[in-house]
Formats: sequence, structure tokens, C-alpha cells
Amino acid sequence: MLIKSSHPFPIKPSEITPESTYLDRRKFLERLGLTAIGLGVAACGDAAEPPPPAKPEAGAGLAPLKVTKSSSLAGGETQTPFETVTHYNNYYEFGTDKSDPADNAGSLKTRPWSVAVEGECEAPGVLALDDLLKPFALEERIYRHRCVEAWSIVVPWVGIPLADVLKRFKPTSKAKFVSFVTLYDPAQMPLTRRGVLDWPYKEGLRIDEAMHPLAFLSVGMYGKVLPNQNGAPLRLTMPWKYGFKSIKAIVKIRFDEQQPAATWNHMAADEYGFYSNVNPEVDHPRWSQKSERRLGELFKRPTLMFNGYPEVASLYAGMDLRKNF
Ligand SMILES: Nc1nc2c(c(=O)[nH]1)N[C@H]1C(S)=C(S)[C@@H](COP(=O)(O)O)O[C@H]1N2
Ligand SMILES: [Mo]
Repeated sequence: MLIKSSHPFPIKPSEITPESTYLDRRKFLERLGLTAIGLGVAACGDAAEPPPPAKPEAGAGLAPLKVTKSSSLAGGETQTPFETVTHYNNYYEFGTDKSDPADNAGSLKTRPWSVAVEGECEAPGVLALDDLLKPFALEERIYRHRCVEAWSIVVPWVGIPLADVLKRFKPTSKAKFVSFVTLYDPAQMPLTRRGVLDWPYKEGLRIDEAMHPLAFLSVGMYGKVLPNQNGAPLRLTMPWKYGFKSIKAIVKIRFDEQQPAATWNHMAADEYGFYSNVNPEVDHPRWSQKSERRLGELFKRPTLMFNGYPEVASLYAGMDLRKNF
């Protein structure tokens, strides 16, 4: 979803391109520490250079979280290093380059934080995040996470099944969908003033998708509180859907009767469907979805149907997944 121009306003769908294109290759290799090898740059002659200052421990300063259980739900695949997952982000409120969120999101104030729950439910309300979380034990879920741009990571998230949280608000029979809204605070997110997306960032799910046991609300990862660039203090984690469904910094949850607006779907409905299930058989109009690059790996690997979570298939029984992409 990289946008070519730095001031694309108004943006055209044709200006949104996948990250892993030629232009970004250099940066991508740098992140993997491969430029010296890949470009044949010799490291000789640098003997006089002082050693780089010792880096603080990854995630230092983030509070550790107590988890009651951990489920390995990525087929035993290797976890992507914390450093990679925290320095290669999509979070357009803090800039459109992959390194921008790590540079810019640190100043977001994540406490006090409240979440408004409204719409078709018997017990709506505005809750302090800590009160929202209080009744629940935190668990760890190791999930694959695949961006529509055809890169992927494996992350040990910490949080709560989304269904457990939603049930607390007693959705009525009219609640056919659930929508989520990100904080929109231009004072804390100055780059939103450039336009780029139609803020606040919004996403939505059908209620049965939201109630599926794999649907997850994350408050942490790698055993610690979420870094701001990864969506602190509360983000959705939908492992069988493209990454953009996993909305960050949630301030509002709403039960809807009608299908809600979703940011990327609204921006370019022909490119980003409402469902956005990972599907190697349905290409993005401008690039293939058949394979992906796991960050840290050199070669592409095949993309799996529903990102390797076939247990969600029954949610879509009888649906034409080419039409409902
Ligand atoms: N509010 C908000 N949420 C967002 C985004 C965003 O730009 N703004 N980007 C999405 C996209 S495209 C992806 S791939 C994931 C990235 O999550 P990560 O940075 O934790 O890997 O966040 C999603 N959630
Ligand atoms: Mo993404």
C-alpha cells in the first residue's frame, strides 16, 4: 500500500503500489542486513571507525505481560525477530515509509485510553481500557500475519479472543457486523494533516467472523506491552485476513446492522475487498498474491489459503470468493 508520491492528495488507487517493488528493494535489503553481501560492498578499510554504541535490549522499557497460556498457531514456523516486526510497519497515521512508525509513533499517548462500544448491543458504554481488559486473562497466540503487499511475519501476540470482549456488551440480533475505529488526533499524529487516507482509519468484520475463536484483540507481543508502532494500546489481529484489517489504536467498537465502511475498501473497492481474506487464487489487480516474502528470508514462499487457517473456511461456505474478495 505504499504511495508513490509523498503528497498524494487526492490519492488515486493507481498510486498505491506494493512495498516489495524495485524502488524499495535497497531499503528492504538494508533492513535484512544484506546490502553488504548483495551489493558486494567490502567492509575493509573501516578499521579506524569506532564501534557502534551498544543498542538497548530490544523492547526495553515495555512492561512485561503475564500470559496464562500460549498457543502455537503458525505451524511451528520460526518467529520473526522483534527488531524486524517493530521496524517494518504499516501505520499511515505516522507516515507511509516502513520505518516511519518506529520513528514517529513513540509519542502517542496510550494511557489514559478509553474505548467506546456502541450500536446494536444491550450494554453499550465508554470504558477505560484497563476496565475493558480487567475481567480477562491474557493469552499468547503465535500467528502468521500477511500483508496484502505480499510480505509476512510470524508474531507471538498477547491479548484476548475478540469474541470474549464483544459478548460482554451483549450484541442484539440486529448486530450483523462489527466496526472498529482508530484514534484520530492530528495533534499527536501530525502527518495525518497531509491527507493520504480518509481519517480516522476504520475497519469492519461480519459478526460471525468477529466471533470466530481465531479473531483476536492484541495488547502486547513478545511477552510485553505492544510498541506504539504495532498498534498500542489495543489492536485487532485477524490472522486469516490481509494485514490492513488488523486495525491499530482502537478507540471505538460498534455493532452494526449494515456492512460498515472500511478505509482501504472505501479508497479502492476494486483492489481491497471488504472480506480481504488471504487467498492465493485471487490476485490483487496489480500484483500476484500467490507467494509472499517472509521478512528475514531471501526467497519467496507460497501463500496459503486463508493464510494457513483452513478452520475459518466454513464462515464462507457457499460464497464466491472471487466476488467477495
Ligand atoms: N490505524 C491503522 N491501522 C493499521 C494500518 C494503518 O495504516 N493504520 N495499517 C494496516 C496494515 S496495511 C498492516 S499490514 C498492519 C501492520 O501491522 P504491524 O505494523 O504490526 O505489522 O496494520 C494495519 N493496521
Ligand atoms: Mo498491509
